[in-house]
Amino acid sequence: MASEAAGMESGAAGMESGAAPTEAAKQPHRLERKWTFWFDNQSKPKQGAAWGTSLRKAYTFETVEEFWCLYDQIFKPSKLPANADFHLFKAGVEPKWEDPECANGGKWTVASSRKGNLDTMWLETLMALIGEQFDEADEICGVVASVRQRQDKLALWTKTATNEAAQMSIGRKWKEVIDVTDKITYSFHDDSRRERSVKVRYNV
Ligand code: MGP
Repeated sequence: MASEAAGMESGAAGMESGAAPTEAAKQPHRLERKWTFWFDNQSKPKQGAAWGTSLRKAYTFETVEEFWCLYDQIFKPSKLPANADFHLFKAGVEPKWEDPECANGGKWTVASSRKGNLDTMWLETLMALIGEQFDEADEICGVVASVRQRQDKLALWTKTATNEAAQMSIGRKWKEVIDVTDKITYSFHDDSRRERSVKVRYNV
């Protein structure tokens, strides 16, 4: 998949200049780190099944070209049924409170009022993540797009919930990335583990 996309790109570059593409132009563009797309379809839950039973690791990638193929072909939230999620997490980090990288973390959440808007905010977030646009990139675990009957939402999961300065910096940057001016809220996974109602710890 990666070589297919890279081939298309170098072909176009070759046509422009009228010359054969250089070796460098043929190389896929490697990202700073590997990322994994996940998928969770809870639209037909099995009775009594524990949370996470329908969560699936889908693809791990490390080049720009692979990312665009995966995004175009599969990972658009508008393709999801209700009660399903897409996740993009750093490779090696599972999108679960139980993962050691997430265990002491939390999430910034933004609701999406219009359908098309979720796709746009998701794509802008994905590009900012794989392009390492956040100053506190080490603090980030990944992002989740959730399609729900009530209201779709995006959640940016971070690592150290008690590090307020880091979370505020991430929250501010994320709002710029997704072009949101309304307040967004941060909750601790620890609180969510204890009670269902969302306890807002920070907002920005
Ligand atoms: P949620 O992430 O708070 O909201 O999870 P969601 O799925 O958007 O809820 P909805 O009501 O809008 O559909 C809801 C519930 O799923 C939690 O209260 C937990 O019971 C369970 N759950 C969610 N997550 C992310 C986890 C997790 O990481 N680990 C475990 N064990 N349970 C989870």
